[in-house]
Amino acid sequence: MLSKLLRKRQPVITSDLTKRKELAQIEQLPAHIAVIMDGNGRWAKKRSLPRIAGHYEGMQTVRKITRFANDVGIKTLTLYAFSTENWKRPKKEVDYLMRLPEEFMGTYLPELIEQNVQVQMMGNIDLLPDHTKRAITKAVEKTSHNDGLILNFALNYGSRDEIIQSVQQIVNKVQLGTISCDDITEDLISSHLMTKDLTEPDLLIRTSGEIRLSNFMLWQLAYTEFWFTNTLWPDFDEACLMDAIESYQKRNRKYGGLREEDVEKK
Ligand code: V07
Repeated sequence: MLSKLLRKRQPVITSDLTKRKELAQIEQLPAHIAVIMDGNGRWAKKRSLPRIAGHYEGMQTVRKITRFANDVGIKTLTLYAFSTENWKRPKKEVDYLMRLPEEFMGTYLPELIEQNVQVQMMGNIDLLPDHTKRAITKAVEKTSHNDGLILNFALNYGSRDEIIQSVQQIVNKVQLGTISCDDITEDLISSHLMTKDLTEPDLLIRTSGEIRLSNFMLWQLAYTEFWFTNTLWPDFDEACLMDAIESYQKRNRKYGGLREEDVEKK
């Protein structure tokens, strides 16, 4: 009896999601979605599991959301996987986290290639363990010819570090005389950030109920719509992503395709 009920329910959920996806595709989609994937530790704690079990489950969500975002037609998905502050966590946890890129790529690289996903990475890669570096470099290289969704991992990333690095590069150029002080514009600064080849995020999602940016893409998020949810990252699913996209589109609709800043200028 129960299995009959479950069998009936499944297609209803799927067709609802398909319908929502198709409706969203009629309107302008957020081209670039950035996500702070929070709540993995809390998810594990709720189940009396070690924190690393939450990270592992979070990795499964990365796979699920990447596939769905690509399917919807999102162009860029940036995921905050490891911050410069995360080194302060217990060594055992850090060691485990540093194994996840290998684990992820060992399992899903063929799938990403088949889905035409291009893997990119931002952050200070030099400070990562060699085995982590190798896994990421391999994934970036093997997917560099793909032209579908850009899956951009922020790993050992910190926005202030990124800004410092860009200021240093710019000052260097001024000292060398390649550029003058007057050449320093918003575009010039943007072109020295780790996101120089990407568009700015249209939508930022943070899971797990925290309402702050935690040193994530401070410059790039200047005009971005924010979506905060109490859902923990391992529980985040396709329907949650659709909720965020629909909310984004509703807000965009309000301004008749114009951004709020443009409306205010009129
Ligand atoms: C990590 C799983 C997702 C929740 C957030 C913390 C834990 C995927 C990757 C990854 C990174 C680079 C790459 C391929 C996969 C990853 C870390 C943590 C450090 F090329 N998930 N995930 N990396 N978590």
